[in-house]
Amino acid sequence: MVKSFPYQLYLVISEETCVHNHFLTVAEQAVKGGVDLVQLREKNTSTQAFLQKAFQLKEVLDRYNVPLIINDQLEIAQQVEAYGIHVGTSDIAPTQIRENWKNLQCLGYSIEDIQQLDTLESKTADYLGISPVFSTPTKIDTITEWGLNGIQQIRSMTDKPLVAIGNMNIQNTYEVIKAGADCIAVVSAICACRNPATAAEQLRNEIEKA
Ligand code: TZP
Ligand code: MG
Repeated sequence: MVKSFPYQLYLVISEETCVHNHFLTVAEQAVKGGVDLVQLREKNTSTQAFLQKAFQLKEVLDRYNVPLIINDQLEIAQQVEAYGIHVGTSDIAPTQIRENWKNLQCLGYSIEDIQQLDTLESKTADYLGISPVFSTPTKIDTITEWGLNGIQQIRSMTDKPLVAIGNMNIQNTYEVIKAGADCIAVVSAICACRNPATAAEQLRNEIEKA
């Protein structure tokens, strides 16, 4: 269990979403710009390739003391000795993850509707992903969007750290933090930029303003 969640700018990265630079370069530049947590989320790759990317990314992040979270894949997360794992409601259940990974430090769980908040699975998580805050072309299998009202509602019902994900950018970061999110998670706002360090710095500035 994490005792605290000091992270505010969370990069969710995959090789294919990094259109202008190699994903390891994006990760390193983003960290230099202020990203303080990174998740590797590979959807269209073999287990072997995912594992290899995870080792490579961990090596970069370790140099900056930035923790690595692995999306969905428990064995990969354990093999690379990641800081944690992030799952959604249709993945391996948080309770099952805890049973199988005794010294797991950080477990993230995305919720997509309000009924999922008051469940054992949500309570088992170290942080909750509010998914998606705004609809996004990066993930199209979502059911609705939380919006600012959704964040406020969840904030009033739980003390868990809340990570806002879904079309987050420099225009909406300030209001999302003000609505009650603790951390902003982005794919495109950093991965699709030519200059990931500047993109991260600008997001960080918005967070600090709020
Ligand atoms: N989960 C909910 S929305 C999303 C994930 C992984 C994708 C966010 O991508 P972007 O490009 O930051 O909108
Ligand atoms: Mg998943």
